[in-house]
Amino acid sequence: DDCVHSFIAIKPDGVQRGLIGPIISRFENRGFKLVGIKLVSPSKKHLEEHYADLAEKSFFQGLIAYMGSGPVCAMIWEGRDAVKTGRSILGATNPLASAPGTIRGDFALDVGRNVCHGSDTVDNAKKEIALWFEETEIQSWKPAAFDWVYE
Ligand code: DAT
Ligand code: MG
Repeated sequence: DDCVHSFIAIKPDGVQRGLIGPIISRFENRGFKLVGIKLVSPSKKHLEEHYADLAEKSFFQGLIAYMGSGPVCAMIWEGRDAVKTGRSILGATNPLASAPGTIRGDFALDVGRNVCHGSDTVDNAKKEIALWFEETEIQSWKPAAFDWVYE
């Protein structure tokens, strides 16, 4: 099934800069459905688990400090190819390489302040959603416009 969930997060810089609304709008406007959302202050341990794959990188400690420096807006978006399309809405990891029209290409300059996170594979989306959300925090609903978005 290509209709999947992706874990999308607005990082502390995005929250501080008032970008929650604009970032949510991009996913809503595209036709994706919000099924989970909350503001969280993740612990160091939680962030180290989220970014476990990057533990050996030189920038790891800085990344964990940055991600723990303020509230994060954690979200689950559902829709066709949500993981792949979500990544294209975010843009490249390094904002300087992100096309205008993407979130990072429009709102960021530094790789260490790139305002948003998005799962990179369907498997990782499942892991990240399980790490950030309880089952009871995930909604199942049909938007009124569903049949105007999907053929
Ligand atoms: P992405 O967030 O696009 O999935 P990633 O998983 O490779 O990218 O890295 C996670 C985050 O770590 C990324 O959003 C910003 C930071 N990061 C990645 N590469 C970096 C680098 N070379 N220098 C500093 N921070 C980096
Ligand atoms: Mg990643």
